[in-house]
Amino acid sequence: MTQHSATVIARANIALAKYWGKSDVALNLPAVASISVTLEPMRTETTVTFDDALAADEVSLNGKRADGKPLTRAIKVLDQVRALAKRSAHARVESSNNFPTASGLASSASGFAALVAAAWSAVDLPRDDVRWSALARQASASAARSIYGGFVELPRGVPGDAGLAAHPIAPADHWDVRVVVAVANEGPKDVGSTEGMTLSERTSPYYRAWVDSSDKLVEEVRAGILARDLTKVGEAMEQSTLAMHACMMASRPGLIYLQPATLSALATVKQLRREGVEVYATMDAGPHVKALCHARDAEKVAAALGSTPMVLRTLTAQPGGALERIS
Ligand code: 2P0
Repeated sequence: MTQHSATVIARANIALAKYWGKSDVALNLPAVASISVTLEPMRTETTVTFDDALAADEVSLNGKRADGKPLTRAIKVLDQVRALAKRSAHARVESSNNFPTASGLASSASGFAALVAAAWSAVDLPRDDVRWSALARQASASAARSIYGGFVELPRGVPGDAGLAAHPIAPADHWDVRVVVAVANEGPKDVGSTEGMTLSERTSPYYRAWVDSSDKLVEEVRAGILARDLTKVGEAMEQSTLAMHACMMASRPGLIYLQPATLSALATVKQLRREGVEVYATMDAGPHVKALCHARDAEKVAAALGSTPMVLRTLTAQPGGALERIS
């Protein structure tokens, strides 16, 4: 019996300039560029073991056997790695998050980044961040960004560009900011991102406007990060999330991810700004509010969001490092 195994750690990320929409569904290419910050300590640890004795691929997520869509997506990644390495053995994948899956931080980003790197390393292919990022992007576009640490950009995809990958724009220690997550509701979301994006493209009269407005926002967020200018990043970040949600809401049927707790947390963010605390908000395809602030203000922001009506609890993260192989 032959076994080949590797274990890696990847971190979650949160988009400051959002991705919503695909320019090529088959290759999973984004219709807009996005910029994220990789988050410490929100980690996924994944071990992939290729084992000749296995009759099929087995995937466990946080100790529970995966099936359906997550299993199909994982097998697609494993198939691509097997084809590259000219191997045929099936794999056992064991993946766990050190942050609650329902915490409002997408686990698919760190999950697919870790899966690609662990599978690749287990078949003894040499580290290749660009190819890892492109492969992870095909599974889940936000995962392309979790290969790298710090502040990361995933460009818009030109249809047919199978190699599109993310790239870092500044390391984690470039800027001492914090992301305070206000957890609004722990239930699963109604409509997944892939399905939601397709619906918006087909039916939202604001889809074109969203795509057309994104370039300027991405440029502002990038320039703001490089200049460590929280006002510039924060204002563009808020417009990016609200433009994305406007596009989502105008779909048919409407995609309303925001909930009463979301609006309540947004009011707290505005109130903090009126009191002189520089803090800005962003929301993804869910109700949670993620607040970006200077490190020195994080405790005050967490206390205010934690005592906001309907907010269940808060988590605080800081810019984190790139994907690491640990065994
Ligand atoms: C983002 N989201 O930029 C945006 C903001 C959600 C809203 O990337 O279809 O799970 O698998 O490529 O990466 C979530 O979408 O979507 C996402 P697919 P993914 O973070």
